[in-house]
Amino acid sequence: MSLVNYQTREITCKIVYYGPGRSGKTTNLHYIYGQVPEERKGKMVSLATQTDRTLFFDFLPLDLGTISGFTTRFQLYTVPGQVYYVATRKLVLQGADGVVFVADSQARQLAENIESFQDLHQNLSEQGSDPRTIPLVIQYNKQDLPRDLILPTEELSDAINFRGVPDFAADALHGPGVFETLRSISELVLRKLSSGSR
Ligand SMILES: Nc1nc2c(ncn2[C@@H]2O[C@H](COP(=O)(O)OP(=O)(O)OP(=O)(O)O)[C@@H](O)[C@H]2O)c(=O)[nH]1
Ligand SMILES: [Mg+2]
Repeated sequence: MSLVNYQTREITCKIVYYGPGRSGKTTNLHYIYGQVPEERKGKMVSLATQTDRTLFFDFLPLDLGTISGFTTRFQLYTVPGQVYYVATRKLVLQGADGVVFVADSQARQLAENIESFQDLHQNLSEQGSDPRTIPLVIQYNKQDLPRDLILPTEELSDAINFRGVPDFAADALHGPGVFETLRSISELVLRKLSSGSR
């Protein structure tokens, strides 16, 4: 759904952070928001319950600067991960140019990760996006937790990343992996955009 306006020379792309409840999608956006200088970001909008679960979505507009003469903007969204918000997830996913799948590295969350990844594929297919070709990056979050609680990234990768997309270990609470993930999905989206417009 990326918008390319040749008159004003602007590109706007939509990136959706997807994943099971409490995997750290909102935390990724908070960390990004905290690091990006004022002039490069808009207001972050979060619609959450009193216990900080995402109710509808989070939204963060970012200005990536000028790329090949075009002002490039990325709009970051998160979906609500809780299983029963399926309708909202579909709505937020509409028109995504790229998806970041945020997995929870805790061993006890493995089934939730797999279920959410399947839910992503189903919803993409329903919308007419090809889940095998849409730009996708996977993040194994919460790698800061004690070793006995989490799975190593190789194991998570075997269980989830069957497409072999770029994947990153992360600790969204403190930052490691957050910008690597964002940079990777941005590159994939822009590469797809430029190959499509040629
Ligand atoms: N230790 C640790 N905790 C994290 C990390 N990322 C998120 N959390 C915590 O996990 C909880 C859930 O994080 P959120 O970012 O709200 O999760 P979410 O994926 O947006 O959840 P929903 O909105 O319900 O889908 C919060 O208490 C966060 O502080 C991480 O990398 N490490
Ligand atoms: Mg959230």
